[in-house]
Amino acid sequence: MQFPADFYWGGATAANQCEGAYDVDGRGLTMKDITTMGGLNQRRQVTYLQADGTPGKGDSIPAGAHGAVLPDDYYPNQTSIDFYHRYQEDIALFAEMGFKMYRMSISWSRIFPRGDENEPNQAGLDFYRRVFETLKKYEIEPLVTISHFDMPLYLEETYGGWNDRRMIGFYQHYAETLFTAYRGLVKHWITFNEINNTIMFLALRAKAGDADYQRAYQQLHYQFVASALAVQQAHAIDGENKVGCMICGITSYPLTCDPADVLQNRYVWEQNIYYCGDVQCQGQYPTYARRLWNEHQVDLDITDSDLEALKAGTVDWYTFSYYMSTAVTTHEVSATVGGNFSMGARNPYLQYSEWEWADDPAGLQYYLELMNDRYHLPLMVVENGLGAKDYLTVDGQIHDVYRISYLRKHIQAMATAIHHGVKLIGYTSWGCIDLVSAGTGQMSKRYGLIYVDRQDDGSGTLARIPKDSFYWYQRVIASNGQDL
Ligand code: P53
Repeated sequence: MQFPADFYWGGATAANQCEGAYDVDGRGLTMKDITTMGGLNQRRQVTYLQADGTPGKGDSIPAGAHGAVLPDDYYPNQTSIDFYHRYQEDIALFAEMGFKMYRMSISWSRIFPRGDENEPNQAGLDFYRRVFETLKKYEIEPLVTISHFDMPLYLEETYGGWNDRRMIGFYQHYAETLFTAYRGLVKHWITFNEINNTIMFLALRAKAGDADYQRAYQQLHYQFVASALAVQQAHAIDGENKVGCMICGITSYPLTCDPADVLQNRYVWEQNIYYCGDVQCQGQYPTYARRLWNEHQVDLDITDSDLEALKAGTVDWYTFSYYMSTAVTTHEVSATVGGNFSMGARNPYLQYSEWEWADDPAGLQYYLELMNDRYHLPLMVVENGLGAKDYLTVDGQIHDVYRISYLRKHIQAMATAIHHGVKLIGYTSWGCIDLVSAGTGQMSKRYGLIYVDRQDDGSGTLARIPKDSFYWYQRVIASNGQDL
C-alpha cells in the first residue's frame, strides 16, 4: 500500500493547549485562561468577579460579572507545556521525527488582545514569525488554524462572542492581518477548528431547548460567512494560499437495522457532520437545512450578501479530526457511552479507551471514502490519536505500545482508502507532544509521541522525553508509511 510521495506526515497542536505564557508580551485574556478543570468528568468552571466584587465560579460568566483569575485556583492552560518558551526544542524534536507538516493555531488575543482594535500587537506577531522561521529552517510546512477554541475574552464579554454579527468583521481583520504578516511563510490555513462542535455537542450532551438551537445555528452562520470571507482574502493576498474547513469527524452507525434507526442515523450525519461541510465546501445551505431549522423553530439573520459570500468563499480542501465512531438508536439501551460527554449507545463490536472513546479504524476509512465522493476535494486528517495514561519506567522511558497500535491501525485504514482512490494528502496526529486536554483539562489524558513531565496538579519539570511511539513514527515517516 502506497502513500503519495509528497504526503504531508506530521503532528498537530493548538495554542491554548500548549503555549502557556498566558499573560506575557501584551496578550489578552481568553476563556481558557480563567477555566479550572481538574479530574475526569469535572465540569468546566470559569472564574469571575461579580458586580459587587465577590468571586464566583460557574459554567459561564453571569451578566454583570467579569472573568477573573482568582488567587487560589489552578488553571491548566495558563502554563500548559510552555511551548511559548520551548518552541525551538519542540520543533527540533518534530524535525527529528521527520515531520513534513506541523499543524498549530494562533492565539487570537496575542495578535489582538481585546479583539476589536485596529492595530495588532507587534510582540504577538513576532512570536509566530519566530515559530514559522524555525519551521522553515527544518523544512516543515506550517498548517495554521486561525481559530481553535480560542478568542479574546473581551469579545465574549462585550459582544457576546459569535452571537453578534460584528464578530465577522473582527475575525476578518484578524485573518487579514495574519495573511499579510505571514505572506510567503505560511500557505496552508484552516479557518475554524471543529466548526460543527457548536451544534454537535448541543445535540449530544444537553437537553437543549429551541433557544439554544437558535443561538447555535446563528453563531454557525456568522462563522460560515467569516470563513468564506477569509478564504477570499487569503486567495487575494497570495495566490499560493490554500484554506480548508475543519470538521469534528465522528462516524455514526445505526445501532440496529430498524429503519427508524437508519433514518435517525442519517439525520445525525446531516445535523452533526454534513451541515457545516456542505456549506463550506459547496457554498450554499443544503436542502435539509430547512428541515433542521424548522425542527427547532430557528429563524436566522441571513442576508443576500452573506449568501454571495458563501458562494464565493468555498474552501480548497476538507480537513477533519477523527478519533472514534458512535452508534445511534431510537430504542432504549442499557449500555451507553459516557466519557467526557454522552456518545450515545455502546457499540458491542468495538473496544473503548479509558475515556470511553471507541477505537474504530474502519470508521476512518468509511469517513474518508464518504467525503471523497461527496466533495471531490483533497482531504486531510488533521487530528487523530489515542488519549491514554502513560507511565515512566525506572530508566525513564515510556513504552506506549497501545498508542502505536492505535496509530498503526488508523494509518492502515488511510492506506486502504488511498488504495481505493481517495485523495488524501496529509495526516497530522493529534497532540504530537503531550498537552492539556480540551475536554477535561487533564495532562494525564496524553496523546503525545513526546512525553512532557507535567501532571494534573501542575507539578513537574516540563522536561521532554521521546516515547517509544516517537521512534516508531520516525520509521513510519522515513518509509513513507511502509514500515508500520
Ligand atoms: P480531548 C471531543 C470529541 C472529538 C474531538 O480531545 C474533540 C473533542 C473535545 O473534547 O476535540 C478535538 O483533548 C480538538 C482538540 C482536542 C482533541 O480533539 O478532549 O480539536 O483541541 O484536544 C482531543 O481529549
